[in-house]
Amino acid sequence: MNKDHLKIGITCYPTLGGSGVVATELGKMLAEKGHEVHFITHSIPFRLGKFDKNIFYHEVEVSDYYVFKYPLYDLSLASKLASVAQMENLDLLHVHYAIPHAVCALLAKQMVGDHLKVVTTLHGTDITVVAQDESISDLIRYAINESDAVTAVSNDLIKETRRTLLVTKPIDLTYNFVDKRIYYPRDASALRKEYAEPYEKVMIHISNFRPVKRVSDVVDVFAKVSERIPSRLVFVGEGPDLAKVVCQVKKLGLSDRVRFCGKQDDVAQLLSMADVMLLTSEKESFGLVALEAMACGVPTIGSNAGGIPELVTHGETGYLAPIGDTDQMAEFALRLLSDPVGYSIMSNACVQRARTVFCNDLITNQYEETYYRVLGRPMPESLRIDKNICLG
Ligand code: GMT
Repeated sequence: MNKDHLKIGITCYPTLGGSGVVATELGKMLAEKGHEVHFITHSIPFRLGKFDKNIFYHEVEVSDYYVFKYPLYDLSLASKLASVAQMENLDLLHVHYAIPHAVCALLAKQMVGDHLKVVTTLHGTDITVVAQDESISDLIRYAINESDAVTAVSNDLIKETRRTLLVTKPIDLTYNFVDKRIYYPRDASALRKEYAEPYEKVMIHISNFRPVKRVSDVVDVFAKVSERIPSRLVFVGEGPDLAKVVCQVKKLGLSDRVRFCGKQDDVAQLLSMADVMLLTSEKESFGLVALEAMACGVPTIGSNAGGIPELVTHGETGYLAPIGDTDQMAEFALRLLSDPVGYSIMSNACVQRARTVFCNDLITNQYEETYYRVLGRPMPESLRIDKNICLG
């Protein structure tokens, strides 16, 4: 590592959700560029993958001493952040998700000293769900105001944060990204054969099956489409509403056309065999799966909730309808799936948009700019990317 590079601690929820995926992918990108990246989490981030000499992992162990009714995760994390920061001489902590990570990082900073900077990235449910709880909203506001820099993954989330928490602190927009070396249109015809007949269309939904995802709307849309066009639905993921959805599929007599794949690692491969991504959430600050689909050339049809319209350009890279309007969503799907020329134009536009606006090199550079800014150091020219990298 040369003196231009930074020592960065990253904390996230390592085992599930888009925020963990983004934090891990960002860590990998930063390590590739020569920064030293220390993941400080309760388990190894699930997308960490192969060994890299610049990536380190520090496990947060939680005491289960019998006096404590609840495990002391937050305090264990704060203490681990402080000790790693000191031991490794970290420049900054970049924490993903405000609660409890930003609060823990601020505590660590108090222990270590003001030279340790804290960058907090808001991902959505930390504001749109957790911050609705008044008993905790003051703490989230404090964490945001005291962080050295705060970023959010969409304009909608910035607006929502200002509206619900009345914070005045500047919040930088830094969109999520996809790694174009992993997410790109690939020939998945062999896999597709296992899921559908050649004349059938394939729709896919990937989520954690929580109520905000309105997964039953996905089934409704599929039911309406499959009445008119032979098609299949593939579900990836697990979560609280899964059992309800399995029942709904059975009741509608769709079991032979719907596959439940559970949690899967090779999402890019599954996406590449699909024609359409369905994302019908009622809350979605960004919708990382829609971006992953877009990068594979798969348009999204879904709701115009939260930050989804910033990602999916209606009529260009997908179609969006009001939350719960499954008739309209099904109409859009039928229109798209019965127009091969229009489909191909849209699919190409998807790849182009994912590679330019949500380019991994570009977004990593934006985070680096934030880091150097809070440290009061100019960003070394050698780290700036050539904008042509993100031209497709
Ligand atoms: O709600 C989830 O799906 C999980 C949550 C998370 O913590 O990963 O997702 C949020 O962050 C993602 C990454 O930035 C966004 O793509 C999701 O839109 C956001 N979820 C919600 O806003 C509901």
